[in-house]
Amino acid sequence: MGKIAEAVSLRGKVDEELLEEIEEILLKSDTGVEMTDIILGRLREEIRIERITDAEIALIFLTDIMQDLLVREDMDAPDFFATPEHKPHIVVFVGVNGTGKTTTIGKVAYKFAQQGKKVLIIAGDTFRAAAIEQIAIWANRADVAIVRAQPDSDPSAVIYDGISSAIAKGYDIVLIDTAGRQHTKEKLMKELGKIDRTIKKLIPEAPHEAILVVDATTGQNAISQALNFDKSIHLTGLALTKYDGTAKGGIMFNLRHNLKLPVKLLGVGEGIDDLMRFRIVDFVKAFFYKDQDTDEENS
Ligand SMILES: Nc1nc2c(ncn2[C@@H]2O[C@H](COP(=O)(O)OP(=O)(O)OP(=O)(O)O)[C@@H](O)[C@H]2O)c(=O)[nH]1
Ligand SMILES: [Mg+2]
Repeated sequence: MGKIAEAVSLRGKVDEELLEEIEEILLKSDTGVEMTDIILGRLREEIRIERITDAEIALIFLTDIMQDLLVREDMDAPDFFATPEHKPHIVVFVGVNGTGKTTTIGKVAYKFAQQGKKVLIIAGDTFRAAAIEQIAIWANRADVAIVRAQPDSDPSAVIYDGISSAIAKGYDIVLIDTAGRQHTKEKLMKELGKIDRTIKKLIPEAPHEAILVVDATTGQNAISQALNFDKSIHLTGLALTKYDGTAKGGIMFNLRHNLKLPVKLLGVGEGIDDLMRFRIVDFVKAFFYKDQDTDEENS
């Protein structure tokens, strides 16, 4: 499949068909109806005011409009890796099954450790022995400490122990892994609420970050994921994973606009270093110039 940019440029001139094609592209990429309307409205206005007749020029304006929208909406997103003012800084990772929570924690731990921070991982996914092993391997790779419990023990208990120990031993950063859970399963969502309350018992203003980990191939379902998770634990941002594939992650425009959730982390592979900071300008460029996904209905 070609790139969006190529498809648009190929049309040559600006006409109603081109605008319809752009609209379709945005909707298919999960940008969302509201966001698509805003973008197209602005594009029509620019085309009129600037008297744009060339499709390629229209694309440049379109890229600009989207960058501008995101830049403004992203204004107050603090840098995820900035040195926190408090200690320990508690970050919890949540999300549906298999999105990349554990892997992202490994990468984040490594990055903080490289900055010279004292990092503690809490293995809060106690459902499977394999999950505890997996996060322990990441802790080892990143060369950071880990607190773990027996499989099947209460995640809140290990989290309580972990944070207590982080306070006692002067850790800077605490990264909490949680089990993957479907946002529609009430019991599991309640458990997440309990985890949140447990953290607050020790540090009332924590967690300082609650990151929803979303697979970049996720479509509209990401909206209901975010809404439901946010009910149990107040979300502060997103990690968009598997962005190294063909997925363009158009859902981000939607999530940012409707839920005010900024992307704080971008996963670009399975390795410890495959983590990028989210940069609006690059993201929008890639949106148009990245090869298109052949499988559009991933969720
Ligand atoms: N290509 C690619 N693969 C990734 C990325 N992040 C995670 N993965 C892979 O996705 C799979 C699932 O990753 P995990 O970190 O185990 O996901 P999880 O959310 O912890 O899964 P559960 O705990 O089972 O819910 C693994 O095979 C990872 O290597 C990424 O950014 N790019
Ligand atoms: Mg996991």
